[in-house]
Amino acid sequence: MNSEQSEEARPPEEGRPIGRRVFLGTVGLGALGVIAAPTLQRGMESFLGSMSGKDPTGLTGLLPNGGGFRYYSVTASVPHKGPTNYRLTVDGLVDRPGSYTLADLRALPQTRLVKDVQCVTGWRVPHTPFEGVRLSTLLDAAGIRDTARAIHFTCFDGAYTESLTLDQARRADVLVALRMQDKEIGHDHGGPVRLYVAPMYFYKSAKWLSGITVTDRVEPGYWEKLGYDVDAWVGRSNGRTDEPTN
Ligand SMILES: Nc1nc2c(c(=O)[nH]1)N[C@H]1C(S)=C(S)[C@@H](COP(=O)(O)O)O[C@H]1N2
Ligand SMILES: [Mo]
Repeated sequence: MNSEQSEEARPPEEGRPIGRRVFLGTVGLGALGVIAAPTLQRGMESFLGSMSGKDPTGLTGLLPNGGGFRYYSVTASVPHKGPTNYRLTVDGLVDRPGSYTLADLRALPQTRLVKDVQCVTGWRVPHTPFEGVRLSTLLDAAGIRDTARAIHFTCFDGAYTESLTLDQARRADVLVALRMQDKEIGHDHGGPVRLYVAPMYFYKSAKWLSGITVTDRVEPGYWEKLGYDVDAWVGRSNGRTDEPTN
């Protein structure tokens, strides 16, 4: 991990895609843990900061008016979806698989939560409202089978995945979010629908959510296969000691 981290953290050559390399760098930080992390994380943040002015893909830029959020995507582009073509499918170990439009999701009871957002690379955004449908509502509607233990999430960027245990997924502070900062979620923040896992590092909050598959075991998500913790409680995972997000 050490040599990979220093290898990946070098600024890229002109014209080469940087996204994957930047993120491998951050995975290295996660795995290095508590001893080396503080210095290296500051290094990575300033590296990301120095990249943002000349990054043609926008992968590392601070979002304009993002209030401290950084734009993250593991793909160079993501299709735009809205009321006419967005669908969220629910399938796997359920009695009633189905598919929701945006209008379907908006018609369900909405929950609004206001907590801090914490990224595993160190940045934090206080008091951020998220609003949407409790994941547990969709799971109950689908009818979870006895053999179910976990959820696998997929995204319409075609690459990102996430996971939760069934117990985690049933928490009242886990939302299929339609709104963030009291606005509809914009494309850059994963709109029209993203997952929001309030008590965990922000990588659990999959953007551009398109699929919820109920499974019999946890399949680690995109970053989790590269070294981040699957159980990503803020302050109690990834070798970090951040304050909880409430
Ligand atoms: N589909 C998708 N979801 C994702 C990511 C991603 O790259 N792709 N990055 C994760 C990480 S590491 C963070 S910190 C947040 C960033 O959300 P933001 O771009 O709204 O700031 O999204 C999470 N969800
Ligand atoms: Mo993150």
